Amino acid sequence: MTNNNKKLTTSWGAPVGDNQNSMTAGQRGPTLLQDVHLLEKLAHFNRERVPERVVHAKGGGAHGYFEVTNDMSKYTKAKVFNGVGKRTRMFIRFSTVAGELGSADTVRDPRGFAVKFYTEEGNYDLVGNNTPIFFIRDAIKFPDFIHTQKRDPKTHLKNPTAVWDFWSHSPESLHQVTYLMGDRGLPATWRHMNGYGSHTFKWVNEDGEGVWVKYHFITDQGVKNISNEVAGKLAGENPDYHTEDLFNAIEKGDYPSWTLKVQIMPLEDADTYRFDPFDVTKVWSHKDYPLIEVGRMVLDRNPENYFAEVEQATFSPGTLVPGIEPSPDKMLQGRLFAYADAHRYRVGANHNSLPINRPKSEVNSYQRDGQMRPDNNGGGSVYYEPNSFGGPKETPENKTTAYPVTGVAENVAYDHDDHYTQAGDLYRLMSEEERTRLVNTIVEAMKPVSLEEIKLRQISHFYKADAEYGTRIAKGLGLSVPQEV
Ligand code: HDE
Repeated sequence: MTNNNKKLTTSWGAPVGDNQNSMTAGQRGPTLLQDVHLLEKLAHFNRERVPERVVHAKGGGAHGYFEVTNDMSKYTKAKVFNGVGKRTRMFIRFSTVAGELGSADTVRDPRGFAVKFYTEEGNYDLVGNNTPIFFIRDAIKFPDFIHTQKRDPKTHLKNPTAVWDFWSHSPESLHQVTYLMGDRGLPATWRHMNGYGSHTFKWVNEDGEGVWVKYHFITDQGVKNISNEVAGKLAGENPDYHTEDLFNAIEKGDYPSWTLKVQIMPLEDADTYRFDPFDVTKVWSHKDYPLIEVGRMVLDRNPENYFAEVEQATFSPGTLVPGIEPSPDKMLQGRLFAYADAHRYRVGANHNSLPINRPKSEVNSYQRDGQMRPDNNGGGSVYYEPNSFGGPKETPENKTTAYPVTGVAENVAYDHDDHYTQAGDLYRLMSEEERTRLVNTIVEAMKPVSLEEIKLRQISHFYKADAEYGTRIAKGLGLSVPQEV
């Protein structure tokens, strides 16, 4: 706690004469409306909360740097990944997904892994999770999915029937459900988990040549997870366990780090690869596209103020820099709208002007006004374009690269429905102990489901992924695998 023994003032800078007693008519008289210091204190207090994030509400963050250890200019002109030794300051926020701002860190949930690079050509946000995949593959399903993860509108309680009803009707979720219900669903700390961009992005080099890319942040601390029992105990004893762990580690100079690696896919492979590389419920085999090291991310400074730096931080997959572009992944496309929309609602139209979000590079835009404009609003500079007064001009070399698209405008699903191979591969990759923990966790989670048809539908998905997988869960639930699987 920094103390500065300065003169106490109001928010308008006037010295405060008395911060102990309201102004009243006599010792026992009514409080006077003219006590503007009292009025301001109470009124501002009522307005201290901004809306919490509708998902990923509970989280913690830290500052650090990213250093290139393997030059990527062959693939991308993004300066943050160019030149061995190149260092870029960054800020990261870790989070859970479904819980509210005051919920426990150690619940079974994916973890947010949102990184903001303050690069010399603007901010670059890589807003991922600690899982390389996701439950759904079309943004249109996201509000429905999250409704099932949140509280039942009638009971205000979590509702396992809703959770498994949605998943049993969405077989594309099976891969991520297997991941989530496995050991990786309960990371020991944020320092002991990997992070992933999850989506496929496009990297473009100086010559305009592109490749598809997937990001993997591999923790240098090693992956460590906790059991259901330990997680439950921690959730009761210390709901802020992960937040505290990260803060204390950095405070004592035990700086956590991750090695960033990427998978690179030639553009033309996207048309023939056995899985649609834009389907975020699927991974690319590391045999097909091996991991290539890029650099190292080190967290070396705690926030000075949680609200200013963590609560007000705004990350968006649309915050891109030259050399990094979106892929046609429908989930990513939906996110390109949703995040900045959430920021405008939650923090305000000028959220990028807040210190934590402000780029370290120059901002020369024609945006003006809007609530809470903290800078000089462009001063007397020209405020429209085109103009005859030397205002900021676009740089065509930074246009998003063109690429051919075909097809008719319609509402249409991805045309491949193999949601079982990769989920089954994940199950078969597990050790016997990991499989037993997975099966027990799923059985316990599905027991409260009120409709047997939901259980049977979900069992058939597990069975299609792997017969043993489905059979063990059916047995645990006292059911048999449906005949018509
Ligand atoms: Fe998010 N997500 N998301 N999400 N998400 C938000 O943006 C959304 C998805 C992720 O620490 C929100 O500022 C949609 C995938 C993280 O501030 C919101 C879809 C992945 C964070 C939102 C997804 C994520 C968010 C809520 C389906 C991993 C926290 C507040 C298309 C690749 C960032 C906000 C932070 C936050 C929308 C799915 C990760 C509502 C529409 C997939 C780490 O805009």
